Amino acid sequence: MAIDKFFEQTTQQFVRDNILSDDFLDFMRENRLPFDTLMAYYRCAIMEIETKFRVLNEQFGLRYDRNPIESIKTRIKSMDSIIKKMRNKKIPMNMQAIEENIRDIAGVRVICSFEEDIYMLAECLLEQDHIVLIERKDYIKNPKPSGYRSLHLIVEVPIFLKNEKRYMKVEVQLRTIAMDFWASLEHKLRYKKNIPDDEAEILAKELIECADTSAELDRRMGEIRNRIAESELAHKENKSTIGTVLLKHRLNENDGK
Ligand code: 0O2
Repeated sequence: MAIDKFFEQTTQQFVRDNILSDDFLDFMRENRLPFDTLMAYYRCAIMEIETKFRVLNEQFGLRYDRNPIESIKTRIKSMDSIIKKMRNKKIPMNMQAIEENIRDIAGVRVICSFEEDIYMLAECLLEQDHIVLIERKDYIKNPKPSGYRSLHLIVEVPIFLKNEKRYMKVEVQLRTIAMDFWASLEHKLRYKKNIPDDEAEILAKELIECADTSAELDRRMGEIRNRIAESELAHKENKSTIGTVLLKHRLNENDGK
C-alpha cells in the first residue's frame, strides 16, 4: 500500500475511534459549555502569568537598565492534543479529570537572554503571593536524553471571577534564546516521519551534539555578561574613589584659606 494512502487510512481510523466515537460525541454534547468555560479560565490564567513576567521585566529594566526577558509566547493546548493525551494517559472523559490530569493546557514560554535570568525569574515568580508550585523539572541541570534543555514549572495561579477565586494550572517553560532555537528546530524535525531508521539515529546524535554546543554558547555568553558587569562595577567604584579624593582635596584647600 502506498505510504500516503496508509497515512490517510490511519488518520481516518483515529478520527472514527476518537473524535467520532459515541462516547466522545456524547461527552462533547453534554460538556460544550463547561469545556468552553474551562478554556476561557485557562486563557485568564495565561494572562495573569504573562502579566507577572512583564511586570518583572519592566522593573528590572528600570532598576538595572537591562531586560532579562527577550520574548514571551503563550498557547492553549489544541483540542486534538487534549484528546490524544486523554487517550494515551487513559484519562476519564469528564471535566474534573481533564483539569486534574492535564497540567499543560495553559502554557507560557519565557525566553530569556541568559541562563542566570531563568533562575532569577523563576524565583521571583514563586515568591509571589498566591502562586503555588505543583512541580518543578529542571531540564537545564538534567537535560533530557534528546538534548532538550529548559526549566519547567507547573504552577497554580488564582483567577478572580465575579463571585469566585479559582486556582488554575499553568505550565511555565523558561529557556534561553539558544535553548529555544534548538527546541523549535528539533520539534519540527521530530514530525518528519519518513526518515529511514539509520538516518534518524545519526540525526538524533547530531542533535545531541548541537544541544551541547548551544549549552556551551549559553555558558560563554553568561561569562561575558558577568565580566562586563564586573568591569562596569569597578569603573563606578573607581569614579567614586576619585570623587572622594577630589572632595577631600577641595575641603583641605578651603580649610587652608
Ligand atoms: P507542546 O506542543 O509543546 O505542548 P506531560 O506533559 O507532563 O504529560 P512530560 O514528558 O512529563 O509529559 O512533560 P515534560 O517533560 O515536562 O515536557 C512537555 C513539554 O516540554 C513538551 O510539550 C514540549 O513543549 C517540551 N519538550 C519536552 N521534551 C522535549 C524534547 O525532547 N524536544 C522538544 N523540542 N521539546 C520537548 P508537548 O506536549 O510535547 O508539546
